[in-house]
Amino acid sequence: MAATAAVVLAGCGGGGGKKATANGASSNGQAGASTINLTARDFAFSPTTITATAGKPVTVTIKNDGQAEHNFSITSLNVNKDIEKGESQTVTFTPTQSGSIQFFCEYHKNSHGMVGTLTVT
Ligand SMILES: [Cu+2]
Repeated sequence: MAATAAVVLAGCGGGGGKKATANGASSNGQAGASTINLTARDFAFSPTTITATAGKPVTVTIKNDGQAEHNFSITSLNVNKDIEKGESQTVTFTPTQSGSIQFFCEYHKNSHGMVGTLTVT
């Protein structure tokens, strides 16, 4: 059991390829910040799981490919952004601690289960 836990921890915080962003060498041109592209449709996000690093700002661009107005919210990080159909919106936030945080569309969370998971490492 202890060995399994150690492997999991190493996998999470061991500095995999995604850490390249921290060096300012990221291909998206935003040194120090990571960028995530998200698509909102009727009625789901794609992808449904996104990742970020605690203490580092992350910029999420959400494109609404659906016919309805959607929304991107993370309650604990005070994120709440509406996205009109056919449009894109960008939000930047900094997760403060590691863990799994739910993001959701406030209009379709309850009716359609339009939610996703932000995994902070
Ligand atoms: Cu929605």
